Amino acid sequence: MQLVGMLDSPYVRRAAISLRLLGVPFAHQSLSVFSTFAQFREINPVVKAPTLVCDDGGVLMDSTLIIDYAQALSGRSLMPADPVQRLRALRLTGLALAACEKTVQIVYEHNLRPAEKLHQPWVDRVRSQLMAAYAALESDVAAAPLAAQEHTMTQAGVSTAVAWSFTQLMLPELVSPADFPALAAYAAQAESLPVFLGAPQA
Ligand SMILES: N[C@@H](CCC(=O)N[C@@H](CS)C(=O)NCC(=O)O)C(=O)O
Repeated sequence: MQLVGMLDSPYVRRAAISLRLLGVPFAHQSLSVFSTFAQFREINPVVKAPTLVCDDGGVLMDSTLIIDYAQALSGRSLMPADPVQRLRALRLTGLALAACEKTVQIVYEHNLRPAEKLHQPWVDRVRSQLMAAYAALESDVAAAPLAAQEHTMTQAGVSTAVAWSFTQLMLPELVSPADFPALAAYAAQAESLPVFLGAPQA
């Protein structure tokens, strides 16, 4: 199997880290949806990262669906089975994915749109959504720690740490570690694990 996309995408990175945690072997092809658009389109005409080229040649996109397939292949899950813990993991994963999406929207707004076409009310709205996602994550992680070992980490941990590191990479001036100490500490712990070091975002 081949995972296609750059590790500076939080979606590609959470898929790569999840596949490794699940023990699913894959090759990584580091193609950009921007600078290598034409080459990416030959693999997936929709040009979305991550894309998984499966062993039967089938092409799968969307990180959550790729992780779902990897879990079926491995017979393991990164989601807790217990309903109470499952609900928390799903809620935190949803918040982390929203934080990724809002960060990407701000980056695209600034990097892809000509400056004179930037729509400030939209940027302000997205910013407030981003801050709300991190505020909710911070209060949850501060109240009850998330597992930070490779053998106990859930999808909530993977996605929370990946989202935090991505926002720190792209928008360091917007989301300060001083305002989100529990998240910053958790991400630092996760980023020191071999599975995270093996999928560096930059
Ligand atoms: N919900 C998707 C989001 C994937 C996504 O938006 N990836 C970005 C790269 S960070 C992308 O493909 N951008 C190119 C585009 O949307 O045209 C997932 O979880 O995989």
